[in-house]
Amino acid sequence: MDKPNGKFVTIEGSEGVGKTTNIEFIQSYLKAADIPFLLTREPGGTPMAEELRELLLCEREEPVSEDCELLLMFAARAQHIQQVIKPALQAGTWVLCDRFTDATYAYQGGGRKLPLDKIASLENLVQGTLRPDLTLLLDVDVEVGMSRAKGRGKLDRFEQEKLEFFERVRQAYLKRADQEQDRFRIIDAGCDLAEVQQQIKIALDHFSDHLMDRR
Ligand code: T5A
Repeated sequence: MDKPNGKFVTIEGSEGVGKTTNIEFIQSYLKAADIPFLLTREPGGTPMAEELRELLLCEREEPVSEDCELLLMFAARAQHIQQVIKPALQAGTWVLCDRFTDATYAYQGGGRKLPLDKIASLENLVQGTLRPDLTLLLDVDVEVGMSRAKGRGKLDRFEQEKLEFFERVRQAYLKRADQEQDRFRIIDAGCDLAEVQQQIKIALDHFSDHLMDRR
């Protein structure tokens, strides 16, 4: 029998929700369950896509056109999918990705107000049928998230946006979660870390049970 494909798990949320902090917990969970996985991130995940990340995040005087930002996000994603994500999934390795296309819908769609059908066209072009199997959406009050992000020091080009921008990002994420309830799990990231991780554990247990039931 062919080896089953790996599962594609993404972690999303607005600024300072605690993705990096909680990814460590998710990695320990997968290790304990003996699941082979690869940790990666967007924008980035390959040397060339990381260069595009630098271009996207660095502060610059020249205003960045919304379309340029959108196309660079998908350019980085195309490279990442071809070089890293697809080969790993085909080899039976799970892919744990810090942000993916839901971030484009939230930041470029919600935040920058780009038409969602434009994003959907690029999503279909670049990804074909590839979609995450599970998305953990860490959700927290925007002001709480921003004050956590500011505590880390220098802010990148996105982190310098106004609160209203991040409020639109948050609402766009919540709307997507509502539209795709089978794929998304919303995690209340406003509580203390132990409670956040308990919610993540329940979501991962539920996902694993669901996979077992389908065997
Ligand atoms: N982007 C990305 C787009 O616009 N479109 C796209 O398509 C994609 C893919 C880079 C940027 O790119 C944009 C969105 C982003 O602005 P990123 O590097 O993932 O993406 O950006 P960040 O959101 O800045 O991610 P970070 O990894 O920097 O932040 P985290 O991981 O959410 O936050 P983290 O874990 O560093 O935590 C922040 C602080 O809060 C504390 C932590 O200890 C840390 O100090 N903390 C808590 N404190 C109290 N209680 C808790 N429960 C806590 N959880 C964490």
